[in-house]
Amino acid sequence: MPNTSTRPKRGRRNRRVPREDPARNELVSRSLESAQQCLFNQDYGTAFVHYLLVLNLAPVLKDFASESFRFTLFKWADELDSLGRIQDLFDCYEQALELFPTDEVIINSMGEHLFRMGFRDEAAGHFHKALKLKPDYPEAKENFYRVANWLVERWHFLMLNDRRRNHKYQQAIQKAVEGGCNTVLDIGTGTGILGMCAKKAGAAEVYACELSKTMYELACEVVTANGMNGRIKILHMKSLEMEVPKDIPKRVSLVVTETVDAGLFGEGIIESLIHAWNHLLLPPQNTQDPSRPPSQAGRVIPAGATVFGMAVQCLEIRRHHRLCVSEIGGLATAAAGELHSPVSCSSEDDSTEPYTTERLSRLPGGYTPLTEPFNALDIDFNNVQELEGLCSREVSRVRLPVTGEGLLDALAVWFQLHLDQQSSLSTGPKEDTCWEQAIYPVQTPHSRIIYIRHVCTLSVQNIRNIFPFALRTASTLWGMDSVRCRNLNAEAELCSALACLGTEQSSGPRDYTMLECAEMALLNNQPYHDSFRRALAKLITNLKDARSVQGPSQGQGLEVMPLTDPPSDPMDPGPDPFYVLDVSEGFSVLSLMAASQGQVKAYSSVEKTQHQAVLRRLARANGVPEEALEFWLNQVEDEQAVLQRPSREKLWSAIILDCVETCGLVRQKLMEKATLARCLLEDGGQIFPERIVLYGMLVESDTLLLESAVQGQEPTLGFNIAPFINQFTVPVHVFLDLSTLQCRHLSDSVELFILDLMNTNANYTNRDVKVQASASGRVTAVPFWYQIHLNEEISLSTFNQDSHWKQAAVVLHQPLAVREGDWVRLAVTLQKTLALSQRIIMIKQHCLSY
Ligand code: 44T
Repeated sequence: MPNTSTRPKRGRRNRRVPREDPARNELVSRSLESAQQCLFNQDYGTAFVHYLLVLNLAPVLKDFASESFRFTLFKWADELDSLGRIQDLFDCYEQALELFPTDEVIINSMGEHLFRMGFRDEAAGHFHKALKLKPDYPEAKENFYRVANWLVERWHFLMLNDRRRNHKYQQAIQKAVEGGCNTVLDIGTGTGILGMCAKKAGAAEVYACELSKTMYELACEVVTANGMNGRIKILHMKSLEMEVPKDIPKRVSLVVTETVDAGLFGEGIIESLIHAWNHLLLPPQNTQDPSRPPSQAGRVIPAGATVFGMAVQCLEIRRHHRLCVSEIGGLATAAAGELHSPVSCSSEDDSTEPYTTERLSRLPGGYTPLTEPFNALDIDFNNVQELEGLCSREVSRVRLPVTGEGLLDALAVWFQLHLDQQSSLSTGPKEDTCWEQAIYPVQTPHSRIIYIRHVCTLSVQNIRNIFPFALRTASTLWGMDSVRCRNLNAEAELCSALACLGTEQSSGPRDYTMLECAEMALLNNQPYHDSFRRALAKLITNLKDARSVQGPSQGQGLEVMPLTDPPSDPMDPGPDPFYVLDVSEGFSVLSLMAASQGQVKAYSSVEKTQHQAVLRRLARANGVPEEALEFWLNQVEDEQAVLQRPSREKLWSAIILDCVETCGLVRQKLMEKATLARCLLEDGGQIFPERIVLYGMLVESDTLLLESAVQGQEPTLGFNIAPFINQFTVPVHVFLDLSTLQCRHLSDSVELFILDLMNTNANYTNRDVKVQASASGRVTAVPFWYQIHLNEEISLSTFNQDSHWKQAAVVLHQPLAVREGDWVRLAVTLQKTLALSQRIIMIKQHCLSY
């Protein structure tokens, strides 16, 4: 058995000047030779072991062998990864890091493996460390930016920048502490701000807990930087796991918390408070005997909440959650069956969320209220019986008159948080706040959209009155169980539609296909599909003309059945088809649209069997022969091979590439894919799109700043927090709605970059663009979007109301003051990154002299 006591000795021996030892030298050189030979033979596992031996015996060779060693490690790690030998993989990295503890490339690479395996916190730690070792290491930087969003969500910045909210919490805490609550627990402390308020107000003992490791570490840093180290005890745990006296010595007199999401319940506040009342808090003040001093009674800030709801019509919500079109790109959609987004308040499916969130005031196209806001629920956080009752109580119904006429698209929900008797915060759509509202979309098939008239009464119930908080991601779920309506026809229609909304009682398991919200919006995007249809038709016409000039085909290649107009002679295979490949990500009907053109054999990369079934149903209903559409991934095992069919003789007539992600960034490895695709095209064949052009403009937007970093030099409530949380600032913001972003345009839109997919050699990776300021102001961001050119005449914009795409923006580190007429130079770089990270367009700004 290895003896641990030998370790220090080994260390001492290493520090001595190595003795000349011929046997050892022999072993080193033989092992080095073997390592190189194994590397050459691609036997990476053995090569790795040899290198380990060599470098442990002869550290002087580290410089010489570091490159080959890294290469071997990465290759071997990839092999272990694909074999699922995760423990071995990390053991290898640990051994490598013992040899090269400050090697940022190894550290970053280990981070990537950790990230892929879902260990985000650990991954982030590695990217952070790699960056500290080499601040300009682009791969580590991009990796870090990517995880920063996961680790420290953007709303932390919004909340810390919300002075009114900070101030109200501080006041309420100060009053409670001064009133005698002197032992405090901050549940979900985040940066530690509420706990520090309690300490500053004079609380004798302050405890805080935080379940996220990153936030916990951040809170520790912040508390130390504010001189409160040792005066606030921070625990890295979920409050539900806390016990007295194991974690805190005795019950506390005050719990402060802001563990509420846009739907109020999503962070589990009800469960946390029930647990806190039962295990961590002193008993509440007895109203019959108010004599107990506040230090001996328990209370909670916030003291309670009022939940509001409102039925709304909103096209933007509708097109993301249900199919709204009866025809797309020439295909009738009725046969698609029922399509649902993954947001459903009635589904028990784990892959669904009960609600999504939106800032109603910033929805493109706005919304129409169909009812007045109604008070849906009042909760007293200081009454544990009431909290427990919430989880098991009877269905409560709210009847409310419908005040507007329109289609019922969603129920919007928000709340008022009563910090104490005097002070409250509202997250409503009319408030000037950073809060979003919870959106419960109505999921009905498009043929049965609910039409509300003035005479209707909508009755809303708290469905799944069961333990909603414990059951799922947790939230109170809203559903509409029935609609009273004096118009009988409408009533029948409404009731059947509401049955689909699905209180489980009324509908059995339903047969539907789930599409992501962006996939649904894409399917509803008629201009997108029409553009593709026209571009494909033009290409096919051109190719047909070219073939007719060349004369009849040689009949080479794959045997394919004729697709349209079967020739009278059964032995004649008919004209060769045109091969079209659609490698769009996710669900796409483009392959089917191509197949419906006739004389086309289309290949789709749609993966999910349910999605393939939808395409097959649509094909059948639209008269597309079965053999005209194939599913690529059903036939190819190797992902690399995706672009390489049909066989050698048959080259593709068209390859459809998905260029831009919904979030507004260019897709990873796009140009590599385009290079490969170009090699596989027949003469006259085309990649769709053939070109994309990046546009951007200078804007002044405080909103973007507030979402990206804690602003200003002033400490937050007197505490030094900004420098710590701002380490998690990322320069590129995604999923923006530029049409509703509050901003001032400081320039016209300008062309920033061109990606030519048909001629990848022609592309550059850096470009300087001069932009003239059309107004004076502070440039805080450069939003960008794309014009996607399918061919010379037809193009699509990713900045368009019908589109499923959002926009992105580079937020400047330091705002740049400009005067009208100034020129600003933007250095635009297309960054190449490792597989894990996004390809982002980075724009750096420099003011030109004028
Ligand atoms: N975001 C609102 C939700 N936690 C705030 O780990 C508003 C979203 C929002 N820790 C736009 C705008 C806004 N025990 O760090 C988190 C979380 C932690 C706990 C220990 C527990 N039982 C919990 C529960 C949660 O608490 C912190 C705050 S949760 C607040 C969520 C500006 N989009």
